[in-house]
Amino acid sequence: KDTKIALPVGTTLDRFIMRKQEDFPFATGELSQLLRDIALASKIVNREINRAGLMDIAGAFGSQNVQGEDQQKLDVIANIRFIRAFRNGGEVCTIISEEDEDIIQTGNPDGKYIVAMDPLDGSSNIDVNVSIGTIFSIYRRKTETGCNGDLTDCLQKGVEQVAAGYVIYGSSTMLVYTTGNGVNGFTYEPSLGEFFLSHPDIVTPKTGKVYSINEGGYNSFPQGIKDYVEYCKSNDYSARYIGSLVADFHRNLLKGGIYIYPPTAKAPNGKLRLMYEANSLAFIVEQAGGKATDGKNRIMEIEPTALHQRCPLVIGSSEMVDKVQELLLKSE
Ligand code: AHM
Ligand code: MG
Repeated sequence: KDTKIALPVGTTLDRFIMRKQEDFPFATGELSQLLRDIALASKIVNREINRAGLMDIAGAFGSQNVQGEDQQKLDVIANIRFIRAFRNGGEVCTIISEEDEDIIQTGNPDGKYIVAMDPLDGSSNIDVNVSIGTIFSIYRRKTETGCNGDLTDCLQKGVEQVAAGYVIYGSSTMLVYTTGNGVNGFTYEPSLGEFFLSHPDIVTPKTGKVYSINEGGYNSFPQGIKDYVEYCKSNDYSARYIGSLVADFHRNLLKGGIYIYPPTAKAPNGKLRLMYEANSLAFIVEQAGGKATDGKNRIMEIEPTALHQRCPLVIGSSEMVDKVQELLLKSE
């Protein structure tokens, strides 16, 4: 059971995690530690992202590194930072990442947890100063501790997540996560180096007037999706598409709306990844009262068969997701 005491806005993330932990007297605190590791890595990545704009002109004011090394791309840096945090933290035995073809072993065979992550989603937006994000899912391992995690540990259904969240590096940086007892959002105060509870118990509106889809692919959308886009237009909805999933999702979560990445000619199974993007946002949206499907099936019940498998994604306010499903069904 979750804590009965509502923690006030302004509570630090550390204290929040600690108080939640007190509600599980028999739990060992490993998940709490893991969440702290994620928060730490995200602060480091946040710092790198904030500097990113300066990198290109670094030479011009003489701060290029002496070895003249090429600056690594930020998504690679984020991947390294998060993996390092999990290695040092010790709670995670195995990681799967959108950035890596194969399973990553942390060297902590006694770790009880598996992490699936997209360390920096929307990274093509960095150059133009648009919000980007980190997305993560946490699972309990299936195999016994004492050895490396394997594919059965990594290919778990979304319903088996024990926690999920994202960090949005935006006009301010926020960490939003769930452990299955609602969704809470924390805003980063850079001068203090702390996340503070700013959005307790997020509930997403049942419906909204914003639809987010890359309409450039319209010609090859399934008929039901075309019908939904027309429905949005005839009802004077607003189109909002940043092209950065975490940013589009975050706005819709708070304000109400729907994000759709349908199958297209270019991407017959959609573009987004089940393990790194869809499952984690699905867990969050459901915990906030919304829905996530692939147009037909609940995302979190899809049986994963490959680490990098893609799936169409229809996610957001429940009544809007229902409407898409209804139109898809009708057009079959
Ligand atoms: P990435 O994981 O390679 O960064 O791609 C995912 C991104 C999402 O953030 C965004 O919603 C989507 O790709 C945009 O794709 P498109 O340009 O096809 O609309
Ligand atoms: Mg991605």
